[in-house]
Amino acid sequence: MYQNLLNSMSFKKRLLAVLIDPDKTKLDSITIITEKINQSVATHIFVGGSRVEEHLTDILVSEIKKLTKLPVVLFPGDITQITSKADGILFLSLISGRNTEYLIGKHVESISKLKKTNLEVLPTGYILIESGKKTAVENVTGTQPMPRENIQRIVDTAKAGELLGMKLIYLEAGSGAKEAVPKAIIHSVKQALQIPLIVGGGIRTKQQLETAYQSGADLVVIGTAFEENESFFEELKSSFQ
Ligand code: 1GP
Repeated sequence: MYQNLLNSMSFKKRLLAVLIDPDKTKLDSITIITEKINQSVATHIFVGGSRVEEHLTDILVSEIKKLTKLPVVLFPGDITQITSKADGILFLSLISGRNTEYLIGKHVESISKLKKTNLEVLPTGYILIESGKKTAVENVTGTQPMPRENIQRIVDTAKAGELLGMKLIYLEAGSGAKEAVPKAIIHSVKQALQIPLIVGGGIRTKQQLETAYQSGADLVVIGTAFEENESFFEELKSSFQ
């Protein structure tokens, strides 16, 4: 999967992940949801959330895998969301924060579970950016988002992640964010990186999506807009032609 991401980046192919939060998704609706995703321009399915009941991710991913050929990637808020049924996992280190649990602690705890799977592990530097209101990531991790004004500090954080060996950088405004990650931040971070850049949080319109790609996002993640309007990705088709 990582090689495909690198290839897409070099060919400037736009990648789009729909985020399914097991906590907000009813199991009996997953067939319809996955069919909609299959018919859309989405290239990946991400599964995860800040607070998810144990075993729910496993059941949900199992169902999704029966219904799609798209890569299913875990985007876990916690160790309980690790399941061998997916294709890969964003092994997220919250490098914008200084809570050791989310920098390295939970990662150590996850190894006994992770080594029993064949998941492709994608080490990801996860950077939370201030977005106008307190987000679930902030609440759960007890960390502050990075101020939007200090672009150089955000760029340096992303670059430090890359130099530590992370294979992806994820600029996150937070699910349902009031303000998506500004284009100046995406642009500056992209300029500094050799590795693929993921952008997500608060993207609700075709224009915002277009701006994210034009600024340098290789892969955009959308959850809330799809939850609110399952035809949203259909409406995006023209951005991908
Ligand atoms: C959240 O980046 C993702 O972690 C997606 O956010 O739900 O606002 O699209 P939205």
